[in-house]
Amino acid sequence: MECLESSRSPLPWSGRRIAHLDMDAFFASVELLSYPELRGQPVVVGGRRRRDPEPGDAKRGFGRLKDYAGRGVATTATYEARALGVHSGLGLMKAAALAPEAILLPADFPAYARMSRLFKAAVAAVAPVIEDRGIDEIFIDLTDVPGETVALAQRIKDAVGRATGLSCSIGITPNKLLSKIASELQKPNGLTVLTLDDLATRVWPLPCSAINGIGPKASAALEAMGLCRIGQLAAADPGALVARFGRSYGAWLWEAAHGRDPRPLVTEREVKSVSRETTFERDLHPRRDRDTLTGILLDQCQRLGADLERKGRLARTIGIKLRYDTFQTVTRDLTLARATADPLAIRDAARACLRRVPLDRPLRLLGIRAGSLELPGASAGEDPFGEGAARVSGMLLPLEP
Ligand code: DCP
Ligand code: MG
Repeated sequence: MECLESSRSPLPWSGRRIAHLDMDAFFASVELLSYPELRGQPVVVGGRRRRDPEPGDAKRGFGRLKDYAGRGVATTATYEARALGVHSGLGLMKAAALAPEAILLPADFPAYARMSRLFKAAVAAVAPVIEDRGIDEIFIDLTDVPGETVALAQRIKDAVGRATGLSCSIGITPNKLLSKIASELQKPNGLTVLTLDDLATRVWPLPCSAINGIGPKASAALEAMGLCRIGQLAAADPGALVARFGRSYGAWLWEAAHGRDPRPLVTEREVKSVSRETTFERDLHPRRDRDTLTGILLDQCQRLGADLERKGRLARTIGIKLRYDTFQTVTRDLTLARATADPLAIRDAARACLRRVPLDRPLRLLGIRAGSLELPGASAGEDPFGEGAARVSGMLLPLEP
């Protein structure tokens, strides 16, 4: 573990001290709490949903990847399995070719949601200003929390460990963008503190795709301009970036490469919506790849339902977002008569939205969003059969990668 902290002027912090905390191999690590005998082995989580145990299960032992047949993907893998080339999103048949003897465990989302609540509560007891970024990551504003940075980060890691038995990695920098990069730098069980003084040595050598918001397509386009590393992006002509990527994204790329990010944390009280979206590895056609898209949509609905459950909220609106191969983005919303967190109700609403968009071009992204969040009971007394009265709206968004 390496810790870099400038004890020189307070200026490099730009007045803020923002942490990004990300749990290590989260789903797999939660499984290892139940099956400690698998520690040190390659373990992959994915495939079918967990089912209730059946007689004879214990005798059969754990399933191996080589015995898997189907179209499931790995949701995550232990670091031992990653060393063999298995990673999140990889098809399990492909994973089996790389790591035939790896243990395959089905996902248990309710267990991961419980652990998620536990680690977030443990952090909140040390530092209360938290932005929830999903099941296994949060931003924490440490600016007003007393204590030296490394000692404080260690306290947070210890609190998470005590509450869950799990390890996490933390990055601390002056802003969210850099902290998200820093938390990745020394995974697993990492603690990386960077100031703006460290930008040139620690961040500029990284590939552009290390910046959250530069996806595979944008990074390929940057590479085509000869910009492979963040440092090259920082040294690029901002005008050329704007000419290639548009005013907003082009300007953002250059600012990001300079480690500038003024975004504040969005804390729980201010959360107005939750969303899940997937950019596909290859563009998918609404008709030809219908089954794949249906599977992705159902998975997103289940995750969104779990997100809502974790936050203790119900959604009053469900929206979809599609991005076509042209980069044109379309959204549609549906206002429900009754707020819900039920994945099937979310799916039905998403399908109703999908019926109102042109589905004649390949898609590069599908997303769903739950908005107008409310606490359960907030709309009690309303007509439970009123969903037919749901209202649809929609608009076209500008082109932006
Ligand atoms: N996940 C998923 N599908 C993906 C990526 C992730 O279901 N394509 C799930 C499983 C992960 C969890 O989300 O355990 C958190 O994602 P991370 O990207 O943080 O990955 P891990 O926590 O597994 O590993 P790392 O140690 O790299 O953070
Ligand atoms: Mg993680």
